[in-house]
Amino acid sequence: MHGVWLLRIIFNLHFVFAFSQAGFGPHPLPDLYEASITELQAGLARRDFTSFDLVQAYIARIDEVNQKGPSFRAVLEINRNALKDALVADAERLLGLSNGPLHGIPVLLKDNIATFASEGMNTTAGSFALEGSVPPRDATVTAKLRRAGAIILGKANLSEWAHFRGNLASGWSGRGGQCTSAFFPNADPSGSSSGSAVAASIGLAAVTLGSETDGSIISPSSKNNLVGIKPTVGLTSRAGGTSIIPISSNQDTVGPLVRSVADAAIVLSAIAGRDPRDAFTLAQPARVPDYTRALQQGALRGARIGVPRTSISGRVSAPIAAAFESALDTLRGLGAVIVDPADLPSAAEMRASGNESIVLDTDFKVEVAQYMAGLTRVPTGVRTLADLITFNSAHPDLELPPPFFNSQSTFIQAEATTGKTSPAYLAALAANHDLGRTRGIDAALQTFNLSALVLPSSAVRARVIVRPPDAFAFAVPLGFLPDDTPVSQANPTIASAPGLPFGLAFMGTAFSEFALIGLAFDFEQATHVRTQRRAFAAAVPKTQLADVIGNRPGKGLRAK
Ligand SMILES: *[C@@H]1O[C@H](CO)[C@@H](O)[C@H](O)[C@H]1NC(C)=O
Ligand SMILES: *[C@@H]1O[C@H](CO)[C@@H](O)[C@H](O)[C@H]1NC(C)=O
Ligand SMILES: *[C@@H]1O[C@H](CO)[C@@H](O)[C@H](O)[C@H]1NC(C)=O
Ligand SMILES: CC(=O)N[C@H]1CO[C@H](CO)[C@@H](O)[C@@H]1O
Repeated sequence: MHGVWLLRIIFNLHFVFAFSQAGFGPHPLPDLYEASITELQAGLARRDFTSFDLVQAYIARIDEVNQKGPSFRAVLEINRNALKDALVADAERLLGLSNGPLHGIPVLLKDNIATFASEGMNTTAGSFALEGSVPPRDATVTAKLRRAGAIILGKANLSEWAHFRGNLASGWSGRGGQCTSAFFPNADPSGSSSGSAVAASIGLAAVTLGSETDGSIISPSSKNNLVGIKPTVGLTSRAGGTSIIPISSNQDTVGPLVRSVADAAIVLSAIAGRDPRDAFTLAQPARVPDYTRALQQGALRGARIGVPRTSISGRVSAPIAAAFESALDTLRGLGAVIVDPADLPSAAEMRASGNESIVLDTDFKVEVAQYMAGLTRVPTGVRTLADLITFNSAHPDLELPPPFFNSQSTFIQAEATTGKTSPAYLAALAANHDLGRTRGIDAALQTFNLSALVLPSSAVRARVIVRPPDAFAFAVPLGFLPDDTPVSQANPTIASAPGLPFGLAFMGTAFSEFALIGLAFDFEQATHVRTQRRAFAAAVPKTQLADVIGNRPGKGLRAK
């Protein structure tokens, strides 16, 4: 379908299109730092700008800050087909073939989400061990985005191996280097979906996707002033090349990191759904709801929301605790019934439990080998977890640079596991479901008759709330560390500093996404925390649509 003749027709159509553009009519062009999918679609529909313009602008914005200036290292690779794909999307729109809210919208993918190799991008989880490896096809979520008309703009940096290698800094990968936050120079971007989060936070793409096994969407979205959805495991497919590069089929899930609840609902509607290649997805209801229909103000009125106090107390800093209490007042003001405390019966046992790491270690060893076995080609020859450990030891310059000499501890611990039939594994898996769901989240929801739990995002972490595969979590911006916050020592990034964002998390039972999107939307619309503070001045890219409109295909980029 991408024959040369077709491209020529598309180029010509684009040319006609360019001259029929309404240009700078009564509608101001959206600021790409903040632009929502809906605003971009409106501008595309009015022909104020094209998808080609959008891709040019985002590439120029990436160029300004990714390696130059603040050097965020948020983006690993740009899709060399993105401009061409944008031309196709523009032609389709002109021919009335636009198919929904993501049509022509540029999206960045975390580098553990597969894209078909002949397009030119790598899928490596940030590791040189997988450089040049060839996945047989797009991950299912990638294919779904393309079918919805989205443009795959590139791959985002991440904590290498989704932070499952050992003692590495969040946001560091061998291939991408150290990603840092846009809210304070050299600050920890959190992870492992670090590059996705930093890119979304300053508008290097309209939308980014990340993945979570234990905090990797909720934490970076919160710490980068974003909305993030960690879907119930099995709502979004992990299948692809053979899968997204896995940690654990029991806990991995793919979700959006975006600037608004509305954008999250649009993206989730496009990527959710059953997939015969991922058995976990068959547990979800047959029909994917249109999550945008949950975007109703008033959803909080009468909603019963619980506060798991013992999981929060003593675990968050004073400014976050204060912002959380005032968020509870906001929720009450919007008509919610706050049930406080609404503790998880298993809270103390969760804290003492080592079950999660048994499951993740065991799954990773088996599943990463399955992933590599499914690759069409692996130039480095790695096939097993043992090979990955050897590869890193043999290439310390690439994979073990200072200060990360001893940074394979999780790999080594996982290598010692004995497979998915071991009694210890089966017991740990059962314990996770029991602690996380049966005597955890679901017990609290049922006992107190709640639709959701609410807590500071920074309290949603291992051994506080076990990451239950059967639950779903949602982060929205809650506040920023105050200006008198002491700047912590960089090691290698700064953990705490003035202006660093933090978030509020809603948690619910399996597949309760629709209801919780409504609650989060109501809170967001009443507070608009995200727009209260911007990234530091040098972090904000200057290129806007106005700078690229008029650049035509073939003329090269004229970004400033
Ligand atoms: C992918 O990795 C290969 C090395 O195998 C490199 O030559 C290529 O430039 C990478 N692709 C992109 C788009 O960066
Ligand atoms: C797993 O959880 C159960 C239930 O709390 C507990 O009895 C057991 O000791 C835990 N196992 C490990 C390895 O922590
Ligand atoms: C549970 O809460 C709902 C409102 O969210 C209320 O309508 C219902 O009566 C409650 N059920 C019980 C058993 O209290
Ligand atoms: C798009 C982009 O800037 N990619 C860069 C990411 O970081 C690596 C390592 O520094 C560079 O080699 C890429 O060019």
